[in-house]
Parts: sequence; C-alpha cells; structure tokens
Amino acid sequence: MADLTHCRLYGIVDLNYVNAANALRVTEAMLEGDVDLIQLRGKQKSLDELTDLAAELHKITSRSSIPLIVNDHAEIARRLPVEGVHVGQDDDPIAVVREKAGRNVIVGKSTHTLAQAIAAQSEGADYIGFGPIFATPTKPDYKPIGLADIKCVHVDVTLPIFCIGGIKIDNLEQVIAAGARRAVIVSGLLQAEDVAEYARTAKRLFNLKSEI
Ligand code: TZP
Ligand code: MG
Repeated sequence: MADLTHCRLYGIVDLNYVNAANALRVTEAMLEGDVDLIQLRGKQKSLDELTDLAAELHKITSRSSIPLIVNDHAEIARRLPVEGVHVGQDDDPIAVVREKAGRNVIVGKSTHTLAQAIAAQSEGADYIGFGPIFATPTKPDYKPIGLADIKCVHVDVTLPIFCIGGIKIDNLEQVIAAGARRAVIVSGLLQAEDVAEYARTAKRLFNLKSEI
C-alpha cells in the first residue's frame, strides 16, 4: 500500500466542476503540478461511468506513481487496480469497504469534528479528511470547523490528516500556520487558469511554511 507520509497536497477531480471529457487533461495538469494524491469524485455519475473514467485516469496516475483514490465506490477498487477508496460518515464502515474492494486498498474517511476524526482512526482509516475548515460551495450543507481545532486534531490523531474545505492559495498559509501539514484543494485547483501552476504554488507554500 502506498505510503502517505510525504503527501501534502491532495487534488480532487470533482465532476461537478470538470466535465468528464476534460478530466484526463485536468489530471495531467495536477500531475504536472506535483499533486501528491488524486481523487475521482462524481456524485452524479453512475458506477459504470465512474469505473470507465477511473480506468482512464489510472493509466496516467500510475505512470507517475501517484495514488488514485475513488470516492464512495469500493466496487471500483474491486474492478480496477486503483490505490484507494474514500468514504464519508454515511457510507459503509471501513471494514466493509476493504471487504468489498477485495484487497488491501488505502481507505480514507471524511470527518467533520474532532470526535469523528478520533473515531475514524480507531475504525482503521489510513488517512482522514478534516473539514470543512471554511465555508465552501463544494460542500454547502456543512458548518465550517474553523482553524482552532486543527492543532488539537494533530495531537489526538496520528494518521495523515488532510484539511479540506474552502482552502485556496490565498488562505493556505493561514491553514498551515494553524497546524495543518496536508490539505485538499478542490475548487481552487479546478477553477484555476493554470491548474499545474496553482498546484506548484501550493506545494511551494507547504515546503516553505510547514515546520514538519
Ligand atoms: N469535504 C469537506 S469540505 C469538501 C469536502 C469534499 C469540499 C472541499 O472543496 P473546496 O472546493 O476545496 O472547498
Ligand atoms: Mg461518500
């Protein structure tokens, strides 16, 4: 299983922002910009559509040795050699995800409170998403956590923690200063004029500002 220790920037190819027809081009740009981990997320797409697209994306992510994580569907990890599955609080438990995938894949879990973060670690997640840190149209129904719990979650949880939600180049330094070691950027990256350059800038900030 891929080692996530050195991962800093997690990019999501969210099909609410990118047409499936452009997903490959955007993924290429993320890889060029040195994103460490990529997720395919398509809440409105069928399992078969997502499987076909994941197969396309995996050809290029695997060439760059960057793990491809699929959102929601362990079944895709059973059909394809993608590296992982990401699930939310209302999805299958992690043990069920591993069972459905039929092999030892990376399993990440979305958490929205300190208590959920601790529970995800006990449940056997390989990493967690922690957020939304700020309000975000990508996940509109969730109350933002704010910056204050970032330090606490890094004390209580030893897994890789990816802060997520409303994070952009403009506030990334603030998020890092609050204790974040890793971040997911969705709309910031996908709406950038130059996706590769945006990713590179975010990576540079982590390299310059993160103490760990
Ligand atoms: N989970 C918590 S916030 C979020 C998800 C999937 C959306 C993050 O998207 P953005 O556009 O980077 O705010
Ligand atoms: Mg889900």
